[in-house]
Amino acid sequence: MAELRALLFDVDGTLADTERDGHRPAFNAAFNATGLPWEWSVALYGELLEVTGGKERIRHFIQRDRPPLPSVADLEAFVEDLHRLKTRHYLDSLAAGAIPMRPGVRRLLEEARAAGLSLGIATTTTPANVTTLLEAGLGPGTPGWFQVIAAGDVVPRKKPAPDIFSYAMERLGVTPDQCLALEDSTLGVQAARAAGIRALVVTLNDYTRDQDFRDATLVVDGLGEPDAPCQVLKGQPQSPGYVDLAWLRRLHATAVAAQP
Ligand code: XBP
Ligand code: MG
Repeated sequence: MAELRALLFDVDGTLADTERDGHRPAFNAAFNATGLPWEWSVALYGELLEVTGGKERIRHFIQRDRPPLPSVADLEAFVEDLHRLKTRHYLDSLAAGAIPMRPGVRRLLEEARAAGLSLGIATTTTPANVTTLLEAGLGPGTPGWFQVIAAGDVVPRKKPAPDIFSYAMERLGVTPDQCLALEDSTLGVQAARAAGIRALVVTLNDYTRDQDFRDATLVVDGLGEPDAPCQVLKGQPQSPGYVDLAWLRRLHATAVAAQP
């Protein structure tokens, strides 16, 4: 039986609730600064989350909604510039402390580190977004807690493709059966599953609450804390009522023992 050696964390929606009040306003600020009359509302942004990656999301919006667009010679360069501006706005808001980590994240990371597990990030977002979020939310030096930060364009295909998880596992020198992935969205679960990872924990948020998590091992409303238990939506509730390493080890053992 494969032993649990690594935890692989998604970022947006999993480590922190970044989408609605972080990425979305940063996109809108970039649109505004560019003179574009575009505004991504909370609801519209929820629809656009069906495409991962900021540049990909902007392209998807242009194709899907045909918004007013200045005549540009090079649409790809236009999208890249717009996205670069968005990233600047997003990094500024993170550095100002706009987005806290979700409850239980620090506790679980510290426990896993103390137990000698490898920690990895597997995300579609821009690398600087990850390090700045971690520094702002967990403290200086905390990106170093992760042996790999696999992010953004380091792989050609973003989630739901398996590439970013496969890349992270290769860097860590672990097999899919030695890993447990923590995600918040169906697209993320599909990516991890396609990479061969069978132990999958989902921490829901407002954008992902109603998605299909048939491939997840455990679905909770968050990791929970000793004084604020999590709610279990799929899987067996356990004592204590928050997700700790012992719970993850049991989930992993069950998931890898089950048929694929
Ligand atoms: C979430 C995303 C990201 C961000 C935007 O991915 O789709 O694209 O919304 O980030 P995950 P960028 O949950 O896998 O981390 O604009 O930097 O691409
Ligand atoms: Mg996510």
